[in-house]
Amino acid sequence: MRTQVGIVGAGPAGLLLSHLLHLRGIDSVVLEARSREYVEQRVRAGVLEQGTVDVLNEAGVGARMSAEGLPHHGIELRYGGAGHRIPFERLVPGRAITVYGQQEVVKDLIARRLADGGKILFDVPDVVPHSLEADPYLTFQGERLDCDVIAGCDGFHGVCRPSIPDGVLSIFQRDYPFAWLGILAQVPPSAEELIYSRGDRGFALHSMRSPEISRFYLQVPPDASLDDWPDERIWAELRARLETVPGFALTEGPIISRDLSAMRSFVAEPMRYGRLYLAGDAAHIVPPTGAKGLNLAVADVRVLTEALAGLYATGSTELLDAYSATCLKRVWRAQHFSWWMTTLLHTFDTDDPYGRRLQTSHLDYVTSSEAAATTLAENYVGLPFDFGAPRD
Ligand code: RFL
Ligand code: PHB
Repeated sequence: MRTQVGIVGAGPAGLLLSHLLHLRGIDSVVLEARSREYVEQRVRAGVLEQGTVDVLNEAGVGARMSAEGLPHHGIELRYGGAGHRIPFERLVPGRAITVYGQQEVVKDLIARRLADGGKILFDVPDVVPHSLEADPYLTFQGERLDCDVIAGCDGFHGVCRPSIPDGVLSIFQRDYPFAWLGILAQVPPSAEELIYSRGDRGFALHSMRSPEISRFYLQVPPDASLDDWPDERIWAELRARLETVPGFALTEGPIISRDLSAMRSFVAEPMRYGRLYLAGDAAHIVPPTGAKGLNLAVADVRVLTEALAGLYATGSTELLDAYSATCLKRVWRAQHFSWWMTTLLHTFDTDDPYGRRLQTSHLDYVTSSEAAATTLAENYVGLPFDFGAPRD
């Protein structure tokens, strides 16, 4: 088999890349380790930046997102017995976020690729990248796929990044001493907007997927097991961490799914080796507190599409050569924002009373200063795609 771009991974990065390339007349094949059902059901992100929404709409895959996604114009920071709204409509006029589940984006992209005759091979767990310096190819299940370039869109635990020879990549990493327990509940949201709640029992997040389905997260110890968290304990802890302002009551209902995620910041530089280009979680991870991971994946493949379109139109590798540096500017901004939101809102075992006071003071600043609130708002709704590019 031969294609122009061999894509490993059918997450948001790989699927969107395949679709954007198709719109530019560039051929690709997507190889995915898991089944179609599995990737379509995997519950993960829920917050789409304005720029992500724009990319999906412009690429013609935003119809269901426009119909079913929930536009949000603010979030609440809750601490010290009070809620404080960060109003996007005032601080960053014209920019908002859309709450729409990542697996819905994945379903929309798969449906569109297949309708357009795109090739996605599911249940291919044994992909191996070869010959990355020149004439790259992928092997799997006794087959060989030759390609001009390989796009490593196979997430944090994929095969592409580890196939880069030792010593090439610089790794920047921070692990956090807690995890997130996430649930989906068959119950209407208890508030209209997301609530990021900080308290002495730990962080909690109120989010949603639709007017009928709520999504919640709890900060838990890093070694927590789902067995330790029967439904009653989850609801009791959510109540204790969220019912901290007068008049707020959590609506409870059946829990329909639960998951645990480690919290990590990670960047591998450069996002390229020879003819292999890494995109999305394969190259970088952020803790979910800033809701940035999926949005960064979209930004990467947008840059990669332009660079590959440049290659095929003119033969020039200029944009491809700049791919890693272009992406990393924005990646590092999101790294900082995600680390900052995480340290602002969680409890740490190493906290001393001085540290807690500093955290409260910083929250007071963010919720009372127009300048500080604008910093949060503009990062949360997403910085421009050309963030960090040289200005005239
Ligand atoms: P994915 O989604 O992990 O997709 C990678 C795909 O590659 C496949 N794969 C392989 N295929 C072939 N061969 C192999 N050897 C392979 N190894 C792996 C996998 O099966 C998979 O299908 O990476 P991608 O496309 O880069 O997308 C990244 C996002 O999934 C991720 O950044 C976000 O989910 C992060 N994230 C959030 N991002 C946001 O923008 N907003 C949010 O609100 C948000 N909330 C979250 C999150 C991540 C979370 N978890 C579970 C860590 C909330 C949580 C709890
Ligand atoms: C979600 O709804 O899954 C979600 C929302 C905001 C975050 C992380 C996850 O910061």
